[in-house]
Amino acid sequence: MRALILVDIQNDFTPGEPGGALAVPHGHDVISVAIRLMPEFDLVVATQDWHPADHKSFAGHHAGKVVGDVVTLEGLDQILWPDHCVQGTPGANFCDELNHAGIHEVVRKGTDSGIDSYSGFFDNGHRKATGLDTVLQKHGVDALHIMGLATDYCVKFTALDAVELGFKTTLIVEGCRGVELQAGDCDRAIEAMREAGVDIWTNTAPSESRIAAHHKRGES
Ligand code: VGL
Ligand code: ZN
Repeated sequence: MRALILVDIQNDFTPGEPGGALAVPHGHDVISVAIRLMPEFDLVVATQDWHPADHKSFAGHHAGKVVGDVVTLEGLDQILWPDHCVQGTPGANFCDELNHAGIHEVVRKGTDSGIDSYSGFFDNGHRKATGLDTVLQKHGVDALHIMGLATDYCVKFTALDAVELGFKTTLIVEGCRGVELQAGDCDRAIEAMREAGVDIWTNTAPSESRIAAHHKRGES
């Protein structure tokens, strides 16, 4: 059983109103890819960055610090971000154009103010699970196709944890866009995923027939 994981396709990660607080360049481009692929999967799970207003990944909560600075949180390096995806705000909502009815399960992450959670599975310290693994187990899922925002943060860490948990994991490159704080971050993230065992799917237009053929051949 295979699932499509839509990572953080939320207003704050896409440019323009509402949201846009941590806009990923060309973030909107992933929406049409998601809409095209969702009907091809038995299960569609969306992760949602869902921070309390006092989340310690927000630069504004650290005196003298600015966005992009790095601090230590719970013993881990933490990049400071603008306020984003605050629980209950329009910026935290999934993008309007996304087919909300096609999402079967939603898993929220980053809910603990003291620690960030890039991965859809665990916080950055791997201390607490978000419940995504439980949802996938419940549905008997063994293979994941992952796409969304942002390539170099939440998509990357979700895919790395997926492999570690034993899922056959495929990255749909066309369905991802990244922050690129440093030029090359997305390429390096994709390389790290490949090295970890993620199948990097660079086909420009994955179609229904291609996904079906891919699975018939027993590939992940
Ligand atoms: C993300 C930075 C902070 C992401 C979330 O979804 O990639 N990046 N929070
Ligand atoms: Zn966040």
